[in-house]
Amino acid sequence: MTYKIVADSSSNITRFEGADLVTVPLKIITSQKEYEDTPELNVDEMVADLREYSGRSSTSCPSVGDWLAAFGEADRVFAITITSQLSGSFASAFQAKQQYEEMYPDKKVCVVDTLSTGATMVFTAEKIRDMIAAGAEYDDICMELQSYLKHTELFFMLKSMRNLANNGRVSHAVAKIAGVLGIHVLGVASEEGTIALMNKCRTQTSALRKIVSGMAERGYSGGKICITHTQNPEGAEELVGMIRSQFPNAKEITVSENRALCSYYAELGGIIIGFETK
Ligand code: X90
Repeated sequence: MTYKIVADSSSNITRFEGADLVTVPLKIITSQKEYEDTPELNVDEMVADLREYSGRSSTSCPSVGDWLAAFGEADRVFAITITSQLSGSFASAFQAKQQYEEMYPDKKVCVVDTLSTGATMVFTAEKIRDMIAAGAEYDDICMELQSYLKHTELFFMLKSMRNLANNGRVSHAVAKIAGVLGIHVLGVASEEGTIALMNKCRTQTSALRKIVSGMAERGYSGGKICITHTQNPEGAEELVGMIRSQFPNAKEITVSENRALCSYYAELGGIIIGFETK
């Protein structure tokens, strides 16, 4: 029996150990260029281009064909997507599942709508990997993921929500707050899979402190933490420091860069943090 994990590129995964995992790219589109969010894309260059560019830009999700191609010929596939409330990625993956299972009646695809993005998708992939390694049944893994996801949270700190607003992912009224110079907006992936605002702060340090107190409120007690950022390693390190002093039992903290899709929406300086809760 062959297993394959396929995640869309909003997962920010570039390397993955212990299971066969591939990512399918979303795209960032301007009137001048199309950026395919592959591991090879130079994200810093894209961010620099976008700073120079004042025209319209948008994004698009992987097509049904992209998902199908990534499934390959695996017997048991897990397809992990960004929230269905903000992207068509889940709908494409689900159609791909239907076609794949029609084509290969003895193969199966489990499509997981994470109602989130980034770190939550990493945790989902790791959970699948660990359950496969422990010898769990495929159907049990699919079911278990639904309860596992209830024990994860995703927070983010953004300095601008321009691209989110221009593409209809948050209201212009909400984006206006973040548009004020020097304001850091704190948000959370809501239970419904949409963007909800938690707070606004004058400085990055106060925003990061709010993240840490928010983690305590939501029941963080030593689980995994995954931080991704767009050209803000200092902010990410400051956050790690605060977490380590507030939660000395925090075990696994990873820090890495946002790939293109998350960089486009989180914008320069944006930080996304996912964590497991009790
Ligand atoms: O299909 C597409 O074109 C992609 C649209 C994606 C829109 C939202 C991406 C947000 C990425 C921002 C902070 C985290 C948001 C939490 C989601 C519930 C990063």
